[in-house]
Amino acid sequence: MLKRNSKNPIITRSDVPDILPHLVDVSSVFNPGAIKFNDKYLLLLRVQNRGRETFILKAESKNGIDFKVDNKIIEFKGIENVKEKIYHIYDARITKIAGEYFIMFAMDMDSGCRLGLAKTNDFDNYEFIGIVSEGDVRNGVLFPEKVNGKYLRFDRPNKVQLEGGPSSGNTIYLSESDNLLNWKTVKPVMSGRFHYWDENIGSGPPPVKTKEGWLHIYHGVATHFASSNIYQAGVAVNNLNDPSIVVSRGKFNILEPRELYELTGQVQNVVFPSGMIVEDYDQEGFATLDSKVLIYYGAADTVVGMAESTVRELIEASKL
Ligand code: BMA
Repeated sequence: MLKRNSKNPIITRSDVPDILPHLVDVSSVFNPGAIKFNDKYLLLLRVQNRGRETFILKAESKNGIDFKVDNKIIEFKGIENVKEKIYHIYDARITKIAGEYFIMFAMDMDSGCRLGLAKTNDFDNYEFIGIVSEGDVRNGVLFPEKVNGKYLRFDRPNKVQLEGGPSSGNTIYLSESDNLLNWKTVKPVMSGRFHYWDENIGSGPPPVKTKEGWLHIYHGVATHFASSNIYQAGVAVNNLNDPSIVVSRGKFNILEPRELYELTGQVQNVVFPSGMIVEDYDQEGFATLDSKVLIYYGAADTVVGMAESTVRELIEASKL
């Protein structure tokens, strides 16, 4: 279904420069947000050092495959004003809304995981907008435009405790906002399918507008195996005017750990889609059916992979 790039893994720890004092011979680089900016492919990477601290770094590429990682750690201006200690910022998702770029990420704090929001116009300067969730939540993805006058996002409250692991969740919700800062939960959108590939779920990259609905790539976790959870990618399409309605949802995953770099690493058996670049949009802003789609994913929480498809193939997979 998805075709892995032959150069996979396209980014590994050896591509991350040393940036003293924080980054020296880093451990891992994974779960990137992705966007096209000034005709370049741009990723915001999650980099972990050997102290298991997490940093966000930018990487750029002319062809979407060969990336150069910046030698600067991204600073979100204003985040220092958050009173509570922030342990990690990770899993950035990038959405362009009305000419500005918004980055939503997870923030691990003593009170649990929160969603943070930042904004940039140039991917050099980043302004922290605020903490935009209550309770324990991850996998927040902003829609690229308002729907019926509201900003929208999918998010995933962490209500399930994985045995010996972090808290997870099995329901994706739709939330709405007037100002991107204060959010209200609208309703549940879809839940995990107990016993199958996607028991726990969370959004992957931000949804993409197509004539058939919002194309929504998500990750699913199969938790019923003895030794390990398996993280896979899947696809659904949601109604354009009311994205809380699932129009179609694939029965099969579209990407699962098979290659060695996906099967083994810091966390085994993980493909975690977090960035998606659609090459072609029509004049009304819909992704064209024949457009190439590049999906960027973390593999085994250790490296970055890329796999290709088309809008048409992904929509078809949602109907299987
Ligand atoms: C999830 C998140 C992801 C991670 C995945 C696999 O709960 O923490 O960032 O990639 O687990 O470990």
